[in-house]
Amino acid sequence: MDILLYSAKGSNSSERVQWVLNFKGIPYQIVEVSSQALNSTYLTINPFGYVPSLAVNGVVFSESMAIAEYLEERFPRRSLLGENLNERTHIRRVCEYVNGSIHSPQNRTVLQFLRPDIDEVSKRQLRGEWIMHCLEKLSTSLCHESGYAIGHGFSLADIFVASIYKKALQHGCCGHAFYNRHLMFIRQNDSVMASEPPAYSPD
Ligand SMILES: N[C@@H](CCC(=O)N[C@@H](CS)C(=O)NCC(=O)O)C(=O)O
Repeated sequence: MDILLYSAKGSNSSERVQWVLNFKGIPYQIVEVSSQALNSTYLTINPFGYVPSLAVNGVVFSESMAIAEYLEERFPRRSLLGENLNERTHIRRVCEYVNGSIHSPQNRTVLQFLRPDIDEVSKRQLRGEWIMHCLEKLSTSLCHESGYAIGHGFSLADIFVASIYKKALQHGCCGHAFYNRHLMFIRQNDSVMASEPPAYSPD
């Protein structure tokens, strides 16, 4: 099977998919999309100009949650969607909140459209503040049964939450006790630690 992950440096949504691929032990190759290509040649792969996209034997999928669900169904080994319907629904709830409510409004394209007036430094600050503001609200409904976000095992909810929290830290936000604890907890699991994509370092 030929799997290509279209990603870009520092892409939070791509990190989610890469983590899923690694955790499930699925072989793939990364295609690094430059910021120029995002707005030009890459539009034939993804008309929104967003990463990630995943090509499986030439069939292209986009949207990280849809891709994660696809990988879950196609490679059910090492499930990331909990143990029962209630857990699955809560995991999807957390992922939707992170993807739709936290990530989307602070997306680079969205901010450029809505706030063309502010400079890059202010944008970074705004993005970080927005993420932490939302994560604060989300924290009350996480880690009730264990150190994992939902239930007693590692899931997509942990991947989405940990990735967006790390993004806020990259934007210069101060650490948050609850999310530091969550990150430390999931990293105690060797398979989680081994599958976590490498930290982003700007060139
Ligand atoms: N909801 C989409 C979001 C994708 C997205 O926003 N990707 C960002 C990188 S994390 C991107 O490609 N941004 C390029 C831009 O805004 O120009 C998903 O989950 O895949």
